[in-house]
Amino acid sequence: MQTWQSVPVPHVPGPPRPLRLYDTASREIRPTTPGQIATMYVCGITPYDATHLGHAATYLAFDLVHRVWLDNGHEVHYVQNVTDVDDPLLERAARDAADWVVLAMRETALFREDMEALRILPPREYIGAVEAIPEITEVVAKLLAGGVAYRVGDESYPDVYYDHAATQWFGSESNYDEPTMLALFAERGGDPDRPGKRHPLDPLLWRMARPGEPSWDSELGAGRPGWHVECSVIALNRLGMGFDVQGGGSDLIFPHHEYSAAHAEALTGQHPFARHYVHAGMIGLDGAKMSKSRGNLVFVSKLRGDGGGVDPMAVRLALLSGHYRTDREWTPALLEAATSRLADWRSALTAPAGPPAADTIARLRTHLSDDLDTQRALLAVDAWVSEARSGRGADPDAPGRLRAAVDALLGVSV
Ligand code: 5CA
Ligand code: ZN
Repeated sequence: MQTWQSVPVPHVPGPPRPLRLYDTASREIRPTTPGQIATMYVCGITPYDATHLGHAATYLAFDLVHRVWLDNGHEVHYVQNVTDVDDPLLERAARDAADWVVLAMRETALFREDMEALRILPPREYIGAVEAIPEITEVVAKLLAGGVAYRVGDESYPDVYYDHAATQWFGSESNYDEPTMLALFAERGGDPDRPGKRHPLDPLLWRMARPGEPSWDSELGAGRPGWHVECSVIALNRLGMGFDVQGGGSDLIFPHHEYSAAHAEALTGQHPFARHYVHAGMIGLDGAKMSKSRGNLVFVSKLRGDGGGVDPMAVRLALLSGHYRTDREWTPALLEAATSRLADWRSALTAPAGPPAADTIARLRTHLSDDLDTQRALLAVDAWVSEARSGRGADPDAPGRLRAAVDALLGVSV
């Protein structure tokens, strides 16, 4: 798929700091240890209602990972998918009497625009589930041949399921016990009660075509892929086993990322799928998680356009003012505070002189490399800005230097 436009990332003088991130699997903050090419897969949208502030916050967190790696001199091979065929998308299209393909294309186009406006660096490869179907059927066929996948159902719809107990590593990503897994599986798209499965926790790999549903011919029979195997295959075929970061919101810890890892591990016999599993907290509105199914959404495009007239850089700063791993509420006050912070930064960072910037740049790097501590990073810039605005400092190079660092590391252009 076509990705979106990138923006230049200025070079920041001074020593970079290697990135440490919290890993859901090991439950600790550990250094990331990329080679020359750092590799990251972040789960993309299901394009039926893009882009709310929860999505934006999650992609923003991984944009910082991208930027800190670039600062450390790595190239970044970043892959993202689009879940452009799945039950929720088909259900929304049916509800609105819309064509699911048109709906998916429209919302994906809107998502690209929002990502550009927020200055989120694009993935190197942006892959739709539909375009990956031949890769997916090949893997499902191999899992079937290996005995770790099996057919269920009556003869008309012999869907393919994955045996969750196929490897000894199942559970090592989420660390959840079985009752928790069963509850989340039922809540998030699984079908624990489907008769004929070997175990309630076994997930769907390939759904045989029902009348009126989109389907693709394949060696498995006409049908469409299950959700987890899509991301598993798209990541594995581009990044290989043991890539640096698998990312998404915390609602993907289970079942999605557990099964994505499990499928690839069963296929290759290798562990781990990803070396870090990194999860962003949930953005809420009025006390509940912002979600398409609940409909309590604030859209990035609504804020930007339609007379909203909000500067996307203020949206960016508002989302960065909380820690990426913390579940947090979106409020108008957050945006107001960010708008005034942006104005202060703008005036100080475009002034003819200011206090020396090297220490502030070092603090910015220190905080971001420490599990993306954006709260402290913003406070470090605030401190410089308030000194500059009180008239202290006569270094003519300082505002430009710090402006470049704020652009490169935080993605905020003033
Ligand atoms: N297409 C799948 C992933 S393969 C999916 O979860 N799509 S989504 O459109 O529902 O969400 C896209 C990304 O935004 C996911 O990483 C999800 O975890 C994250 N996300 C969804 N809602 C929120 C929220 N309220 N706060 C933060 N992140 C969210
Ligand atoms: Zn995914």
